[in-house]
Amino acid sequence: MRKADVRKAMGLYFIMGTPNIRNQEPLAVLEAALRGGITCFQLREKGENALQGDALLGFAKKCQAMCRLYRVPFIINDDVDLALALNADGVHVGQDDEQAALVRKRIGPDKWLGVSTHNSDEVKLAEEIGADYVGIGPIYPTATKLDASAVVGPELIEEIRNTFPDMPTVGIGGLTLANSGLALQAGADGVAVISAIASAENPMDAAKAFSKLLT
Ligand code: TZP
Ligand code: ICP
Ligand code: MG
Repeated sequence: MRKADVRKAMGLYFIMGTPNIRNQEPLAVLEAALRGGITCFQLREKGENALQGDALLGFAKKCQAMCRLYRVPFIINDDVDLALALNADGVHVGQDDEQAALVRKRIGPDKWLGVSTHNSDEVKLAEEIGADYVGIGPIYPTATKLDASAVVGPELIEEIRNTFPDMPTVGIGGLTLANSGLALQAGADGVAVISAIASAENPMDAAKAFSKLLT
């Protein structure tokens, strides 16, 4: 069942783009994360030195192939054209990206649609346009997204869990091994992380440690 599949995929949701990686091979980091037990992957190629055009297409294809090997859903951030070109499993959009309703029309009913949310009103809207899950955050301060909006804390997860019990949710923003338990206790189906895995000395061990929190 789709909702159950989405919920399960939210468990340990790794997000990465090549600008998030230093001193390592981005694909090697993704493979380590997959070996460590991530349950979903989002390619978010943003910021300084982000790949574009054919370089992006080539990298995205390699990420997709790697995710297939591990049977982990492959989601594209923002770039609907890229998601359609690759036949990705889904698209994740923010509030300021192409309107989510329009994205749903473009990708059709079968692909997963994720929406970033910062309050209950945005979740209600996401539900109405047929989002499969919502990202809730930033839960804690983060240096990874420079234009991140105000910190919402785990309290917002609890509020949304109570108001929209059927909506799959994932907390995001400043989540670490030390504080992710609070997001899960608040009722999130899982945690979405960039730096806690992408910048870890050992991404596989980091992913393994997060996986343990979820069991
Ligand atoms: N959206 C809200 S916070 C964030 C995004 C993409 C960045 C999360 O990165 P990190 O390193 O896990 O805090
Ligand atoms: N949530 C998720 C899951 N991904 C994002 N890129 C985001 C919020 C901003
Ligand atoms: Mg966006």
